[in-house]
Amino acid sequence: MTWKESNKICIVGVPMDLGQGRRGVDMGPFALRYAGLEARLEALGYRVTDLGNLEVPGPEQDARSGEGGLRHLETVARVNRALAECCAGVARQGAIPIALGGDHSMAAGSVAGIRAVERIGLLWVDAHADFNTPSTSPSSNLHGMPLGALIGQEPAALAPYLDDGRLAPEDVVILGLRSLDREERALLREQKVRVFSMREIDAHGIATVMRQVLEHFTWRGLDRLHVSFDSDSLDPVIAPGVGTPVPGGLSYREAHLIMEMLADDSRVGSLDVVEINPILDDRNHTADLCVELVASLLGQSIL
Ligand SMILES: [Mn+2]
Repeated sequence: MTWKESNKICIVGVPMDLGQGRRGVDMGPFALRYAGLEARLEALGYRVTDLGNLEVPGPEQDARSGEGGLRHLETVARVNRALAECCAGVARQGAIPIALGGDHSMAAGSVAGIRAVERIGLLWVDAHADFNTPSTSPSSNLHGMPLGALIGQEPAALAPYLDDGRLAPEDVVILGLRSLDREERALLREQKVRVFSMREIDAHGIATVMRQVLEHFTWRGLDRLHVSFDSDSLDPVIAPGVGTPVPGGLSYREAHLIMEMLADDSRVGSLDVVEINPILDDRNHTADLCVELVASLLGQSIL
């Protein structure tokens, strides 16, 4: 289903911050709801069901998970399996799943769930590539690994459901990239993931870049797209409340045009919005902005 074919949306929250070192992004789902996500989507004509939040322990209750290996890996893998099942169920019912994070490690669950239902192209909008493995990551934080896991890198447990076929690297596009770890860069260069960094956006403009993104998915024969939107893709000046801010991000209008061009293209059928950190935010501005962007993606237009 794409947003043009279905008027049903199911929201699920994943209040998880186990994939990174700093507290706060576990409150992202609440911030997005407080910013009026449901009412905004209903005003666009959707029937919205909020499925509530998945159960996620805090780091204090989860100290033993991943012992001897990656912190919290077992728990994040368990949450991701539950999220995959939830998103797959929503997609099978012909509704559009929107997963609210939480740190980005959860996207290995949502994407794997949708992928089990249908072949999708994945647009990863992010300042980072999230392409590390346990051996390349300087921090060992799981939120730096979900995209790699989705195309078959370790830790494989992060991405459940993939016996049905993992994502081909060629079916993935990263947009807005501006921060890579050294060995992560080498890994990414070996793979056939298409990358449009901030440099391409600066040089050619976001409209040209977005046309190339959409042409790439067309060339791959993809008629369903999943958008995994990391709020740190936005410039910290307009989005201060994010997990890992990096200067030089998407402007307000660039971000809206991305969403508007995706809406016009009408292949998007599922979405994550992740890494909002209300503790670092300024009066919930970042969540407000993300709600506006979701509305743009799902059909709100100026005229
Ligand atoms: Mn990310």
